[in-house]
Amino acid sequence: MFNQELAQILYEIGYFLQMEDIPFKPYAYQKAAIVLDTLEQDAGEIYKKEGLKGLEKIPGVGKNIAETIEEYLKTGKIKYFLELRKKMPVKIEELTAVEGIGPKTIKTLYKRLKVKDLKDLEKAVRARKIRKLPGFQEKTEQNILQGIAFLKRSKGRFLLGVILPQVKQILERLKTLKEVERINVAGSVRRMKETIGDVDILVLSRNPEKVMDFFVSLPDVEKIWSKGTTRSSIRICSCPGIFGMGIKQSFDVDLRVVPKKSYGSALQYFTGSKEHNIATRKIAISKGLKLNEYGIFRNKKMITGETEEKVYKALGMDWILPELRENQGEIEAALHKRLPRVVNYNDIQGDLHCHSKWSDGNSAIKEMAQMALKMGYEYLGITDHTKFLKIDNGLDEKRLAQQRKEIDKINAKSQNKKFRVLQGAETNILNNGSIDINNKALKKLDYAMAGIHSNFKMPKEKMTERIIKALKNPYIKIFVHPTGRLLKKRDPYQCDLAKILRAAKEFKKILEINAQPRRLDLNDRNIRRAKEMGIKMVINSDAHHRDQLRFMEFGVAQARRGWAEKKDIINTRPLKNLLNFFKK
Ligand code: DGT
Ligand code: CA
Ligand code: CA
Repeated sequence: MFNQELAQILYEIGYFLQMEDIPFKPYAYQKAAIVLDTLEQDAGEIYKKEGLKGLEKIPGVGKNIAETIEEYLKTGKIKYFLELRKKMPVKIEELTAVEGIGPKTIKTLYKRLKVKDLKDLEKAVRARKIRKLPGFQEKTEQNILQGIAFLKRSKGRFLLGVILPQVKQILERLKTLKEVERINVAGSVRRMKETIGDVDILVLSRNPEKVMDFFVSLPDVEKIWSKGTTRSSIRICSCPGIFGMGIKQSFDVDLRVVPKKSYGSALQYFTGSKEHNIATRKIAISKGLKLNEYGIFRNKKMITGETEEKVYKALGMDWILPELRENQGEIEAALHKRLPRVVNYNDIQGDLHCHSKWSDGNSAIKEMAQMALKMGYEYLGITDHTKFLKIDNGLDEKRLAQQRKEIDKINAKSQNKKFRVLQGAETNILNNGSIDINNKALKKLDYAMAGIHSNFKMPKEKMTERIIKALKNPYIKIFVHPTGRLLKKRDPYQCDLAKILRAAKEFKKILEINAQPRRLDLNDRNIRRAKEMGIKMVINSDAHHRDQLRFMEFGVAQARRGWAEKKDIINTRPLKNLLNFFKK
């Protein structure tokens, strides 16, 4: 938690410096923020053990930022940050959550209209004051209004990628109690839904009081909504860091203690989804049974309830993976023993989308490769941005050739002959559907990917044409984050997805399941559509730092929710097979 708290502050310092037009420095702060946000070790612990020198060893943390962290550890505040904030008392996190609002806009809006937070912003738009500012138009106001509306719609839900690491921590803490005999997370977290309303935890214990005492005194508890012996409810302060991408968030956690004989049926009930539960209850009724969170009953007699397996079995069904429990046909499939054998978390053999310091990544290729090895991968595809994306330091043909040399060297020197770094590229699909890198250079890569990174607001037909033209390029193998949505921030761009899917099928292109917590694009539904059409997919982390390779888990979860099987996902293949596949 401490890391995320710090990350948030460093990130905001970066923003303030951007407002002041200071070169380079803002990016140093933001890079350090990204690193801290995903760092496994606690920066406070590092400091305790190794002092300032230890902090400086964190990638992206120089002397200056190390001292800033030290100050925060010692005094609980950062003077420099407070001064910046005094000069411009705006709620950065709140305002930047609105799509299209960046540091420059925030500065202008504050100086001219005294806009400090979301409420002020909305007021200014509604009073039509913004269009009168230099450089702003009526259209800007419409866009801002859309952004605010979008934010309101997704309010109260959190990204799985923000919640899950914290839930794991809470579970670990509770497991240390000897009074906890069994523990499971239930609800949407167990189903790995892309956004989460609240967290539901179930515990089996003969001493609920001890468990509840411990639960309500967990670190970061902000509020205790209720405390009882069977159920307690708390609010946990989450420091969303930069992946939170929303207004300062605190989320609720419910904990229920259930008796042993009902543990399975309670887990089944509280895992949901509600629609899945309604459907299972109907099955029970059709068999003359009653199903609820206490068990399965015939008349008043309890038949079973101890485990989920037994509950489903009593209904004549196979046990169903939590990720599938959305009443999307899984009930039928379980009744007829036809559940899909979905891709497993450990089926993944490599990652084909990540960035290095060559473009906007924060780790060197070598560091990325070391982490990939540690994760047990056979290959890692480095896919830096290409030249159209100037702000992200995109590579042109010449730099791609230079990068190839570095990658060849790393492979030649590698001790592990079974592991290979591949060179790809995340190219840009320009307005007319052409690619910003010439075919001669694309041909030299191990594979090329393409995506939409500009002009999101094209009319639907044009956008569809633009994408299909790019898919026709023989060197483009993978279409990345195909719909362009950003959770809690931006809807997919307008396009005819059915048509694009047909083109992907016809030209044998691979669609990406981007595992970034705020992307998860394709989403579960579209994964299912693609799978049913026989389109191959790849699950990629899109890591911009070596620690972000861990995002893979969220992508696999969505693939499972989309019923994707191992054969549908190309990065479950061993290296040789994959390279052959690319050659076709
Ligand atoms: P969330 O928290 O909005 O992300 O979604 P869930 O699925 O975690 O829903 P939540 O926390 O309201 O309730 C947890 C589970 O409890 C839910 O998945 C199914 C069950 N449940 C809750 N309310 C109802 C209900 O009215 N009917 C039925 N059958 N089950 C319910
Ligand atoms: Ca829930
Ligand atoms: Ca709940």
